[in-house]
Amino acid sequence: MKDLESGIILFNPRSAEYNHRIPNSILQVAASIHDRFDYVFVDGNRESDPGKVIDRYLSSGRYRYFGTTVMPGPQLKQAIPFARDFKNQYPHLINIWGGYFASNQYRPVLNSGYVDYVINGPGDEAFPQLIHQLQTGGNSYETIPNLIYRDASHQIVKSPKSQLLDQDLLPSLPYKKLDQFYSIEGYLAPTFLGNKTLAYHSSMGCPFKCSFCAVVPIYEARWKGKSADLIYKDIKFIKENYGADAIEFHDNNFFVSEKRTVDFAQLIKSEQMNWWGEGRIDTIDQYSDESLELMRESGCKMIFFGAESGNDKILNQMDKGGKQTAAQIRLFADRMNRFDIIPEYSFVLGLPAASEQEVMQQIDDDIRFIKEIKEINPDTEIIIYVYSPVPTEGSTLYKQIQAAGFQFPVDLEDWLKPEWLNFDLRKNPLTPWLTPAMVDKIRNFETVLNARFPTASDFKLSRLQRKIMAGVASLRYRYGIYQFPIELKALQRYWLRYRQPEIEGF
Ligand code: B12
Ligand code: SF4
Repeated sequence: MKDLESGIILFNPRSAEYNHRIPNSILQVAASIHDRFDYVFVDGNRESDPGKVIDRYLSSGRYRYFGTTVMPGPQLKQAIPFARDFKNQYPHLINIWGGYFASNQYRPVLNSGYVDYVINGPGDEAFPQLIHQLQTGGNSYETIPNLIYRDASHQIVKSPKSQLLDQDLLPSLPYKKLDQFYSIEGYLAPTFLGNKTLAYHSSMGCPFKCSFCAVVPIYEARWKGKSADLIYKDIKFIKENYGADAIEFHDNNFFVSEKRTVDFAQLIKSEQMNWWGEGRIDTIDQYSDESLELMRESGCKMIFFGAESGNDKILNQMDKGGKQTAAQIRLFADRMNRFDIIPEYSFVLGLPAASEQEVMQQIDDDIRFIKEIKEINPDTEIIIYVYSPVPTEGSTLYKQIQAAGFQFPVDLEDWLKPEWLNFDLRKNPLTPWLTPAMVDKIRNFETVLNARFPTASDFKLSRLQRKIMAGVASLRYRYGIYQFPIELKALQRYWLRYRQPEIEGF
């Protein structure tokens, strides 16, 4: 029996300007309460004024719980003021946050005074159990896994983390209910993969412990994936009912199991759908040639890899499982040439070092390395991030950046300051070891590189536009003249409106 007074609003704050994806975070949370509690979806990406919609629900008196998913960056622009203002307006409201920002920055979130609970990692068990306790007046929160809350003496308490659940046993995703609020078709975006690309999330966590990664403190090197059969079944359902023709996997690490990947490739082959996912070089380098051939045949067009750096000392510092080396990154780019799968290499530049000269040297070395990779495999797509720390307590890298003077905001609303919003987009780091000259060098090189090799994921660029852009940038690229690339910036911004897939999605 559903209790209407226990109504729940599940809110996905606006995260992108266009090409909106299925909000998988709140969809999976919805699955955990479907048929048990009354709930509604509000997607900030699909509403021009989501605050008005939420207010309408709240003023009906039927909704007591306001669940928000929060990743760092632009989502905070709605998440913070909405949680604060609705709590002021409706004091009985219970604010529950989940997602990467909430889990990793739980202190400022709970210290705000207006967010009541944080779900720390998967919410599949924690969320229904929390709602049940709140509904029944229970107070044994410590028995709810993955919960962060304030106890009777106002101390912040973290309950124990649960094992990752068997993903095939989770309740199925309530696509049909979501479709009643926002058409699923409206979430199937045109990308370089297809005209109606589905965003699907097939696994939780990651088995590795890279020292800079936000997944590590939450999942602690654990990973569980849905079976190939279930992934295929879900995708086929969306294809048949809503017309999806391509897939983008949003998993942190889709390719952990070669067997699962191969099984999936075999199943999806006849559906003629292009697909894309994120993986590790050292993992996929162990795949057999047959597996890679089958993957390409089945539609795998591009794979995103965290290459991170061409410097073995830095790779070691990043703790990339201790296995990835510069030599392997080069060899693998070459190997991918043979299979016609585009490797999309992401690099993180600007890690701390003992001296300013050393930091600059590291940046110069990585720029050289990236150019070398483009020679080995010119199809390689390069994504450049400026290093922005995440609080991985206990990690050597985190200790090092704290010692270098880095501190996260203590007050939740400080995250709304432009420098911190930009920080989350890894564009403007407030990291004391990086001088403006270093950040400029990285950004200017990125501008020249993107112009010299316009991304294949920008399917709106014509052949001629690509040629002109590459031509204008070629001398700068060849001779390493990266300063003040104003002509390229003007072209990218005003003429071609260059896209940044790492921020906007494909
Ligand atoms: C899709 C996505 C995006 C899309 C969003 C599209 C959309 N529809 O809105 C786009 C491309 C815009 C994007 C952008 C960014 N993203 Co993003 N994104 C993701 C991605 C790949 C998938 C999120 C997802 O759907 N997960 C699937 C669900 C099922 O998992 P989940 O979110 O963890 O949800 C579970 C629990 O966390 C919990 N939970 C989550 N929310 C809630 C809410 C409630 C109420 C409850 C109870 C529980 C709960 O329960 C869920 C079920 O168990 C994640 C990585 C990942 N694999 O999760 C990165 C990720 C969240 N993004 C990240 C970042 C940093 C960004 C950016 C800020 C920067 C960047 N360059 O990537 C930008 C800017 C954000 C913005 N514009 O707002 C980081 C966060 C890292 C960190 N430091 O915390 C992640 C983890 C990627 C990474 N490994 O670096 N992103
Ligand atoms: S492999 Fe990727 S997702 Fe996994 S810990 Fe490293 S950076 Fe994070």
